[in-house]
Formats: sequence, C-alpha cells, structure tokens
Amino acid sequence: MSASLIENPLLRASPAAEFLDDVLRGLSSVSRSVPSKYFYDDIGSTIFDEICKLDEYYPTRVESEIMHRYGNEIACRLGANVRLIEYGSGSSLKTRILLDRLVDPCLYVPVDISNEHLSRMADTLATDYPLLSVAPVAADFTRPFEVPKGRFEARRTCVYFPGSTIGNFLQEEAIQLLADIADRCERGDGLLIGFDLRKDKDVLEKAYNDRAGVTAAFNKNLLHRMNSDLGANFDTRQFGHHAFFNDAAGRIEMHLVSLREQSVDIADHLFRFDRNETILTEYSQKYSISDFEQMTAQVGWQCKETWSDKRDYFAVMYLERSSF
Ligand code: AVJ
Repeated sequence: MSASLIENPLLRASPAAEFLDDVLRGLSSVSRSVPSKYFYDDIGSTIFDEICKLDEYYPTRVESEIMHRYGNEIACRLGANVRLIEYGSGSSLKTRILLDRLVDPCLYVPVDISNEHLSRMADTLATDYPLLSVAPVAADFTRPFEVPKGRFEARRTCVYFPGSTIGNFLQEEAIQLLADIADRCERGDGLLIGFDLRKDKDVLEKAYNDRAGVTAAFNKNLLHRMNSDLGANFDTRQFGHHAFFNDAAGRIEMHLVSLREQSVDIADHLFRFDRNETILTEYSQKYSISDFEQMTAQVGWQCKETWSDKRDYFAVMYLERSSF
C-alpha cells in the first residue's frame, strides 16, 4: 500500500440486508424494479469497465475527449489546492485526466459503492500519484457519509460527478441529490458534473444494445448477484435484456424480461413472473444543457461554464455554490 493512501475501514457500502429490502420492495410493486446501484458489485463494476470500451457506448469516450481538450481550462476553474470528492468513482479513469492538470490538489476522495473495486483502484491511483493524498470512501452516496478532511487545508472543495451517473436518477431524485450536495458545500465550492445529452434515438439505442452483448451481461449480472448474495433462484437463461429510448420521458430504460411464465424464490418470498413481464433495472436520463442549468439553479448552483463535443453528445458543466 502506498504511503499517500488514507485507510478508511469503518465504512462498508450496501450491506446485504439493505439489498434484500430493496429487492423485496422493488419486486413486490406493480411495476417491478431493482435500483440500478446494485449493478455495481465487483463483477458488475468490471463489466461496466468493458462497456466503456465498446464502440457503440459513446459517453465514456466523448467525456474523456472533452476532459482532454478542455482539461486545462477546467483545472483553472477548480483552482489550486482543491479537495476533490468524486461521486461514483468506479475506475477513476476520467479523474486521471483531471488530476494530471490540477495544481497541487490537497486530497482526492473517491466514493464508490463497490468496496473491492474501490480499494484496488485507490491503491493503484495512490501509487501512480505519490504526491496526492487519496482517501477512499466505500459508501452509497445517496445516503449520508463522512468525508475525510485530509492533512492540509484545502482552498475549496469540488465535487466531481462524472459519467452521467446523475442520469440514473429520476428528475426529482436528481434535484434532491444536487440539493444535498449543495447543503454540504460552502459558498464558492464547486461541482464538476458530466451528463449525457439528448440525441438521435438510433445512436442512443445502439449504445445500450451493443452487438457483443456486454450490456446484456451487465444487466443480467443483477440476477446472478441476487442469486449469490440473497440466495435467490433466478434461472438467468430465462430472462432477456431489453433497452429502449422512451421519447416522451427523454431517457433510456433498461429492463430484464421474463422469457416465459416462471416463479422465483428470494428469502422465503415467491415471485411469479408472466411471460414478457419486465423488471426495470435502470433509467438513463438524457438532458439538454438549459434543462440542466435550470435544474441546478433551483437548488443553489450557479453554472459557470459548460464544455461539450462537436456533435453535442455529452456535456461537462462547472458550477459554484451560490446563496439560495
Ligand atoms: C454509468 C449510469 C452512466 O446510464 O449510461 C451503461 C450505466 N448502463 N450501459 C449509463 C450503463 C448500461 C451508465 N451510467
């Protein structure tokens, strides 16, 4: 372990009891769903990294391009001696582009729900950036968590929320989350956030239905995870992957489809599925820049600058905490 890695053994994200509660609740309701945060066990995080390399999955590639092209401007906006807190850090690949350009960052706090994945990534990052203090926090960022202070006083805190993860939330939940982040920030603190823009339906649907079937495997990993972590008995061959763009709502919806009538046991509960009945596993909301500006302004954020690619596929926005 590197000397600059600050251990934080007290936190463990998403214990099995919470997972079970959420699954039982989600499968008992009329339109069935499981929260998308449960995709990210160790295997799911690894499959997600594979998705990011797919030709069809443009968001990661385009966001990285934006970070490369405008990285110096972005680093300038954040300023020197920043404390960077990343929500849903995954493998921190885009963060490296930013870290390479930031002037003397005080502390990097990657927050992720996938414990094992997070500690491996924090370890490599601390080795690759020996001058940076890295304090990983294994937590579900939709719930309150403690943010480490670090050894040096930071000039400002900046929350980094890349990858269009915000798109996984319903708009009212997204607004709540952005308000919670604002609450925990001081005036002048920053938010650097990446979100996916609305575009041609065909491009969108291809991104969530890749030919190699990696997205399907990612979706179906949720069934495997319920089997291994909750002792469920899903026959994973009897469920299919279904992802489509819901035009009216402006979002991709991802479902698991029951391929026949069947029953599944989960911890003494029996769930019956009709043929073609679905479990909603993910929303991926596509925003416009002006929607996003309005949405954030409601909860104490002032947009300072937005960067996007030539085709307007993706946007990275820098905002500062204003007074309400
Ligand atoms: C990481 C949530 C942004 O919504 O595009 C990728 C997850 N799901 N392919 C997205 C995902 C299917 C991804 N986010």
